[in-house]
Amino acid sequence: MAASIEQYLHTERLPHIWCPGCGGGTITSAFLRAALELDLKRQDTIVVGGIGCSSRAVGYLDFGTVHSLHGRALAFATGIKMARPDFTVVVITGDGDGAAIGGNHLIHAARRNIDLTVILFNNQIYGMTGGQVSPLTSADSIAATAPYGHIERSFDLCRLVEAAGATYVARGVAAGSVQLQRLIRDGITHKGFSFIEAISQCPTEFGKRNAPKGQVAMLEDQKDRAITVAKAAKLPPEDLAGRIITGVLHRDDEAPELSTSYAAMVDRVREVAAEEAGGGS
Ligand SMILES: Cc1ncc(C[n+]2csc(CCOP(=O)(O)OP(=O)(O)O)c2C)c(N)n1
Repeated sequence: MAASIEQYLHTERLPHIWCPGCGGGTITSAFLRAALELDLKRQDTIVVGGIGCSSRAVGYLDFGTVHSLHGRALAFATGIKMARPDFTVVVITGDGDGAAIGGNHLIHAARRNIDLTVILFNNQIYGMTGGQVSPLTSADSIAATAPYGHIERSFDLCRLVEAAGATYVARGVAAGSVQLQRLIRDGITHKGFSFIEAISQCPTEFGKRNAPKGQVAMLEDQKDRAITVAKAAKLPPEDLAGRIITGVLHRDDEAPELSTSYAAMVDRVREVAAEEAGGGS
């Protein structure tokens, strides 16, 4: 039988909880197709989720999985990676989970350049809890907590994690799942902190209050607004307003990675201890 992503799924747990038209399934399948390409093994791949619709993906995955606490997926993942640097550790999080309650963990994991791959499903809203604003809700959007329009600006999370120290930063859209698969695959093989912002659609909680409404229109909007880094580089900044720049935005393969530096430090400590034990008082 040909290899299929079903090998990584708890199919007995389906159907999933996601609403019709949610981008969560598309992004999860892009990750699973990347896992298949890389031939990731269930026994040494750990996927950690936080809390929210997106983080719920881990419940359907047949890897080592942890459905952790709201905003704390990176803390769990950091512990796992430090204990088992040989494992592939992937974090699935949402824009509320990863950038609001978990925002401090995100910048520090990026700063440490620990070898984790974060896939952040950005649907611009707290989907699971009824449509409250997140730090990625765009200004003027209507939300359950912003009935007159959101008055705050949103983060550009990719720029934030790059500034914090992430060494692989990429963005894709649910409407471009082949590109997303490639970005996730390369993020997993990159040795260091990899961050992939996956723009998703939530027709239920975001789309019911904002245009464009419905999953088809929302996906078409993603396609219309998406532009690759290479094409964007040829345009003046004023032509990029409202566009979603996709592809690899930043990459550094030279920066030291935390679990490797830690192993080197342990070796140094052992050497010093051996010298002291051998040298007498
Ligand atoms: C400590 C804590 N605070 C609040 C909640 C309630 N809560 C559950 S999911 C969620 C928001 C998730 O938003 P996001 O990460 O954008 O995920 P989505 O559901 O949109 O995928 C909140 C506030 C919680 N579970 N735990």
